[in-house]
Amino acid sequence: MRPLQLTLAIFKPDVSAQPHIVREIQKILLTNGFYFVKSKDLYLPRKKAEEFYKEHEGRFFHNRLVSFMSSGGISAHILARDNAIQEWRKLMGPTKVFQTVHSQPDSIRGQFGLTDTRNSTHGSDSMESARKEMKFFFPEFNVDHWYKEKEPFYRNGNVSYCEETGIHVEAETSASTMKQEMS
Ligand code: 3AN
Repeated sequence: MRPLQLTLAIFKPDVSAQPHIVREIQKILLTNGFYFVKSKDLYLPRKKAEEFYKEHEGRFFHNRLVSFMSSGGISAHILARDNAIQEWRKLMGPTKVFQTVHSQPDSIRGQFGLTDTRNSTHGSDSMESARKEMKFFFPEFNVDHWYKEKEPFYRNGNVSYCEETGIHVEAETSASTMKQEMS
């Protein structure tokens, strides 16, 4: 089995304001075999949103996009799966919601997207941007260390999802935590 791939997902302010949609999207990801490696809730100040979307500077939607991304809370997630980048983008569906609601109504953007800008979720589009975006949101996360020390646990299914924290933990870790708690 080849190594799992990591990608960066964002639940944008439109989704984050609706906890039942957050739960729905988490369920879709879990059903489709994704692991939640890291998750955080945060607020992205305008300056940081501009930095994140620097590549779109000058596009007609840029101002709208950075205003939207800093308009409310978001959550960022490092996801792991075989072919995670492509599979997460497939689940999200195409960028333009007004078309996607017709062409791919069952996708996340097809179901939950509000407009072409307020389109629910983000997913890295390449391994290079995944690395850059993971560093942007999780500077403390060391990708190389994760591959060396943790990836086999996930690939072999030796992790379990913790409802409380919304991330997967190594099965052994949760067993030893339970033992500690019980003693
Ligand atoms: P994706 O998020 O599907 O990779 P990008 O990287 O081309 O799409 O665009 C980044 C974000 O910019 C989109 N998620 C969306 O919020 C916004 N955006 C892109 N194209 C448009 C557009 N034509 N009109 C309004 N907003 C757009």
